[in-house]
Amino acid sequence: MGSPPHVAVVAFPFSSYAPKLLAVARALATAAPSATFSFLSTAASLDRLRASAAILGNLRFVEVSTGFGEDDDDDTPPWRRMELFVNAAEAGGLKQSLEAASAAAPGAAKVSCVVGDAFMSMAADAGVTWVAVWTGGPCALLAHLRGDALREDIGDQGMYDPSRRRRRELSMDAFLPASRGDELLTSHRGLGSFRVRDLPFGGANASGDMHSVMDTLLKRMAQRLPVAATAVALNAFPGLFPPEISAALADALPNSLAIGPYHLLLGAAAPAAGDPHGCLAWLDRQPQRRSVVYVSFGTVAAPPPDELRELAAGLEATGAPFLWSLRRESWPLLSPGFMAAAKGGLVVPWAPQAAVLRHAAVGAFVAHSGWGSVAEGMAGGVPMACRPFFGDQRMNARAVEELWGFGVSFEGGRRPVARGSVAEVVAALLAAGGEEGDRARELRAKVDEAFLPDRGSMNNFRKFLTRVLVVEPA
Ligand code: U2F
Repeated sequence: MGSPPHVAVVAFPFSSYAPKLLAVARALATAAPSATFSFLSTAASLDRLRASAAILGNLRFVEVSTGFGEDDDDDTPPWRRMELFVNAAEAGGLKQSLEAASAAAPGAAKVSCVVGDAFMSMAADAGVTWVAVWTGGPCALLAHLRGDALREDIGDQGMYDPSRRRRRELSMDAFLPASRGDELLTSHRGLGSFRVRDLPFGGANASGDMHSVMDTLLKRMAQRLPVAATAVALNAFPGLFPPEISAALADALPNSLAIGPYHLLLGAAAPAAGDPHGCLAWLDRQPQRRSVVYVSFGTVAAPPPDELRELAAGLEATGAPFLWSLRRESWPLLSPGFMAAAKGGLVVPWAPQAAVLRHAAVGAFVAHSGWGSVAEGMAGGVPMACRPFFGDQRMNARAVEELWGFGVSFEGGRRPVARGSVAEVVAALLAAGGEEGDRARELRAKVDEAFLPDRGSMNNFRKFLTRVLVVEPA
């Protein structure tokens, strides 16, 4: 018998990517107690993870370099940190980290497999089995895999217009399509429900900002995944997508396995991440089921100040209690009266979101439609109002509205984020017998079924585990 596998789990240490990968890593480590798992991320990322998750005996944290040079420090902008980190990993840094992880493992066991965030696609050249984990929307992944054909059809300039960029780098306006925005992508298999304007491409621009860093990463990933990854995990459950989308995904990526939602891999009853602001206790005190509006725009997106104020006014107008996870830097933009929760709301800098969305008191979710949030909304059976900003978020929002009908999307001219439309949308989502709520609860039932023994996600997880634990003969 050979020695037990040593699996290196390689994180992309930005925004919420590492916690999502850690959920997968913990499930793998629980299912394979005799294997060793080394979770590789930067010191700052590991510190954040330590604060929120209990670590298992066979899962160790291994620190890797940020790739910073002498001139880089806390003021280095996010896009540059990302670029430095990835460039260092591409230039041999990942291989070195894997060697260091092998040397430090019990019995100096050589890494037998890399389970890596799909953004860390340089793992394709690391000389060991590569299994990838995609945390974004699966339809956006399909679009990235078909990127060349889509770009040839539509043209980068049709999707990105730097002259319209304003306010913040990540403003939705950066992506305003030119003339073909509303056209459906019917000639691209599996993408026919989406419009040109929904595509997740940032396009390149001259200033070397976040969009072009992400663009490079995504293009590299799209080239490497189909040829080099022995499995690709998707944060979805089998049967979530209509057959034509599932077939197109299977065609583009035969090794993909829907094993999600990832946050349920350790069981819906697994203890929630910390709740320092008492959100769950506050929800427990709400007298009515499905009465609370939960609001969160994830870890990166920041709505412009006028939208925040409109949203706040719209929430107040509904009269419904609300729980709003809002980063502290945005608090001064809201009025003191609102912040004092005069109208029965609670604003916190962080909430244990997945658990909040499974709480019986929550009846509507206003979000940026990051895929983690969409998956958690589905798992909680909570109808959504989506305000997409960048990347995959427009495709995700479109899927919520058009494919599954468990929510609606705010969109510039058609349905702007204005107090009236916010109040109207939220009231419809909270209404007993509302269509979106019914669809959301149907989805939750499907999610729960996928996690029964011998069903969808559980079966695929077992296959995924088998690929992860393969040890090639030396
Ligand atoms: C990027 O997404 P974000 O990190 O902005 O958003 P999500 O994919 O929705 O993930 C946010 C996670 O952070 C958690 C929440 C999600 O798991 O439960 N969270 C929380 O626990 N408490 C809070 O108060 C706030 C958030 C990107 F912007 C998206 O477009 C991509 O789809 C995504 C892919 O990973 O990454």
